[in-house]
Amino acid sequence: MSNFFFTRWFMSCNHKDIGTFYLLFSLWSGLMGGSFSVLLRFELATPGSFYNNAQLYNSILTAHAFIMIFFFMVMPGLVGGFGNWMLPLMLCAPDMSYPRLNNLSFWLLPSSILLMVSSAMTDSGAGTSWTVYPPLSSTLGHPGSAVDLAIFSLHLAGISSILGSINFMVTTSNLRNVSISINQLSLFIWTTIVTTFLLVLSLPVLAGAITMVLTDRNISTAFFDPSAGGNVVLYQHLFWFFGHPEVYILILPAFGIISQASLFISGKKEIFGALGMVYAVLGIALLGCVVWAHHMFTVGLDLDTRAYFTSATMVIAIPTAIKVFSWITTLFGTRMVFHPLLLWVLGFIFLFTVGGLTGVVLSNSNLDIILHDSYYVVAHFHYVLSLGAVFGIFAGATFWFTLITGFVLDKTLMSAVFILMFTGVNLTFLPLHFAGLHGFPRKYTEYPDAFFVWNMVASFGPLISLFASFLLIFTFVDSMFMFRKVLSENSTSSMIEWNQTVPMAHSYNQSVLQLV
Ligand code: HAS
Ligand code: CU
Repeated sequence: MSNFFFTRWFMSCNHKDIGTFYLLFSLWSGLMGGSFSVLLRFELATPGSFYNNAQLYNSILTAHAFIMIFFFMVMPGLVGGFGNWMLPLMLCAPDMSYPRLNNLSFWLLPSSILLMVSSAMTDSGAGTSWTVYPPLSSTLGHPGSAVDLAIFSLHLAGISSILGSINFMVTTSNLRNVSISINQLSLFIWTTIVTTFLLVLSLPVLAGAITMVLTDRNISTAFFDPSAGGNVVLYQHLFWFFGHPEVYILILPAFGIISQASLFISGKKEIFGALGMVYAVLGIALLGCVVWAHHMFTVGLDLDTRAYFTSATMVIAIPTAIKVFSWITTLFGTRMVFHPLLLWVLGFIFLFTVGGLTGVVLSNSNLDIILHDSYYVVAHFHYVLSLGAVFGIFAGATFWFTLITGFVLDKTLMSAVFILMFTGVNLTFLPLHFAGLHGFPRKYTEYPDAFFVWNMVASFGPLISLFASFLLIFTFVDSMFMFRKVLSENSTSSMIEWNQTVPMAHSYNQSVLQLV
């Protein structure tokens, strides 16, 4: 019996099983990473030191960032979870091309997170932040083996993502139903596929850079050691050549979900400017690969280089604007009915736009020299990430919950989760813009009293978000016990029948619906 359970689940090569595993893993990591963020706010709630241990604070910060953005929450949720579930369905494919590889991609992740947690518990932990810059990450800053473990963890997670990406690419090209041509692919497929290209392009560069840190640490190479002829700035170039595409890797699948969801909400046959949306995604991905040094304006780049990276970065606002305006235009003029999915979609569009606009401010190299390493940057990336990408995950969960689990969410509870989450995250991150503009720096444990007010307000936010997370889990559990009908008896009371979710999710092209 127990053996059956093991083979049924742990050895499953079915894309839906694996997708479910990814989603559960993402939920678990989200709660873990979220708990770390509450610990961070404990430290910053008061001007003095709370833990009296800056290295401990830095290790928690690093673990929080790695878990949330890198490999354990957003990527498994959006690409691994929804990607695995929806990609074969939307392509009318029987499964992924390499089902066993799919199983391996998932199971590399728990091993990877184990290494990450071990790293946090070894010596005084890895306090390098997610950028792992030398010399902080070299033996000079971290003599113990915590950083080595963190690097191995990233290697494993990177292999997992590359294998998963290859699987998605091959599935889309080879297992796509013959009747679905490239221009009939749904926008979710487009964003997922472009994401996998970005992953395969950028992850090896990260792997190379952290392997060079590893050899610098262990076998006396000196790639990043200036005293022996190395170059620390080289690391930053390598890291951000990965790091900037990575931020689009995190947001593009969320864009795909928002496109599918706004199409569904609007009840239209096609999203406004669907082809333009595809070109926008391609444009964002292409431009995303040539703007990396906007993270390095303060390292002493010459003026021409700064001018180039400033202008190239600003151009990204154009394809992104095309996406934002297309979503709004798709929703424009449709009958708006109160529904949690609509809330998550509108919430996403609003929060992502706020985050995007502060990004445009930061892309000005002269302004960035002042704002770099201040909380303004922290506020920017939390608006696009923990409010943007994460709201995309929530939208996906609301949208596809019934398809994935067969249960139906309570609309009131899910709307309450939205309202609490929206309040919590805005309370946390809005004040941090002002703190940053006043010069409050990142990665410090103590600060002058002048910054107390903004930080105190910001420290209440996570408590609300944490409560919202618990309410979310309650909402999931509630759906399992309440046996709501998928089809409501009074069809006018529900916005659109939930069972339409499945065919509507497949493509923006109505002709494909007959195939499903
Ligand atoms: Fe970013 C730092 C610039 C999008 C994530 N970003 C980060 C970090 C993360 C991150 C994690 O140029 C910190 C990394 C670290 O640990 O140090 N970012 C941008 C720009 C965009 C952008 C221009 N970022 C993202 C997305 C992310 C993300 C998406 C993850 C999901 N970001 C920066 C810069 C830094 C940076 C600097 C370095 C700062 C530093 O000093 O370290 C764009 O892609 C955003 C485009 C979106 C919009 C909104 C929709 C557009 C509309 C059209 C109208 C707007 C116009 C602009 C025409 C622009 C609605 C007008 C401008 C006005 C101000 C009104
Ligand atoms: Cu960037």
